[in-house]
Amino acid sequence: MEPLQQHFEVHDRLHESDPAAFAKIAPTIRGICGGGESKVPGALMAQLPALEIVSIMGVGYDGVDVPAAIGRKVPVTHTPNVLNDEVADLTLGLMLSIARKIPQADQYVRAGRWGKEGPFPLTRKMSGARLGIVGLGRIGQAIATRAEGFGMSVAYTARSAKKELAYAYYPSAKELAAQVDFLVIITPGGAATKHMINAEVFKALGPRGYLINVARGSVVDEAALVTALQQGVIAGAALDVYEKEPHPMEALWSMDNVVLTPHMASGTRETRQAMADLAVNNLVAHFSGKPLISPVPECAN
Ligand code: NAP
Ligand code: 8YV
Repeated sequence: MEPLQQHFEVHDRLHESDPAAFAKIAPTIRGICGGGESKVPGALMAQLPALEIVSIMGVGYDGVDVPAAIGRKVPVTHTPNVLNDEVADLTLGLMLSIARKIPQADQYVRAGRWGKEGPFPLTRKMSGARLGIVGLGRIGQAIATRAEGFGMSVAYTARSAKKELAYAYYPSAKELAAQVDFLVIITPGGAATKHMINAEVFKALGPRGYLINVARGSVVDEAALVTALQQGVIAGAALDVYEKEPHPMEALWSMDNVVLTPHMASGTRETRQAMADLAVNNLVAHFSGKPLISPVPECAN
C-alpha cells in the first residue's frame, strides 16, 4: 500500500467494503491493482469508463477477465519470475513435510506423546524418489532443479514437450502420475486446467503416491481428492491452494495424511516486496508513458 499511495490516490477495496461510495468515484478510476487471487470480472471493469490498466501482484491472473480487458484495450500486467525461488522452496518443503510427516511429528512432541508412546512411526524417504511435475514453466523448472539436489528423477507434463530439457515428458497428467511417487501441480488456474487432477489421476498415482498442489485450487477436484485420501487411493497430499479460499473442505482438516498451508508459497517479506515493487512499477511505467515491464502474454504484443 505504501508505494502505491506514494504514486497514486488509492481506494482500498472500496468496491467490496462500500459499493455505494465506490459507485460515486468509479468514473474516476484509471487503474486496478490486485493480488493473484483477486477477482477482476468484466462487470467490475464495465463500471470503470476511465480504466487504463490492471496490475496484478502475482504471477497467476486467472481471476482477471483478460478477454474483457483486451476488448477495452486495457492491458493486464503480472509479476512473473521474482517469486520462482520462493514457490519452489515451499514446494520442496511441502514434499518433505508430507513424506516425513514433519507437522505431525511436531504435534507428537508437543502433545507429550513421545514420552508416553515412544518413537514416532517410521515415515517415507524422499531422496531418490520419482518426481512428476504438472506444468514445467518458470516455477516448475525451479522445482525440478531443487529436486535434482535430492537425487530425484524428474518427469513432467505440459502443453508441449521441452526439447531443450532432459526430463521425461508424458502427454497427460494421468500418464505422468502412473510413473511417479510425488506429483507436483504448478500450472495456471482457469478453465483450461479446471479439475485436470481428478479421480482418474489419483488412481494412476496409486497408494504410495503423494499429491502436492501449489498451483490453483481449481486445478484439483477437491471432493475427489478427499475421497481418494479417505479410501487410501493415494498416500497423502500437501496443499497450499484450495477450490474455495480461505475455506478448504473441512474433511481435510482432521486427516493425518495431509499437510495444509494457507496459500503462502510466495509469502516472505523479501519476495512479496519484489512482487509489490514490480506491480507498482508496471503502473508507474504505464502512467508515465513507458513500456510495460511485465504484461501478461495475451497483452504482450
Ligand atoms: P508458467 O511459466 O506460465 O508455467 C506454466 C506451466 O503450465 C507451463 O509449463 C505450461 O505449459 C503449463 N500449462 C499451462 N496450461 C496447461 C494445460 N492446460 N495443461 C497442461 N499444462 C499446462 O507459470 P509459472 O510462473 O510457473 O506459474 C504457474 C502458476 O503457479 C501460476 O499461474 C499460479 O497459478 C501458480 N502460483 C501459485 C503460487 C502460490 O502461492 N501457491 C505462487 C505463484 C504461482 P507450456 O510450457 O507447454 O506452455
Ligand atoms: C500470491 C500467487 O499468493 O503469484 C501468484 O499467482 O498465487 C501468489 O504469489 C498472490 O498472488 C499474492 O497477491
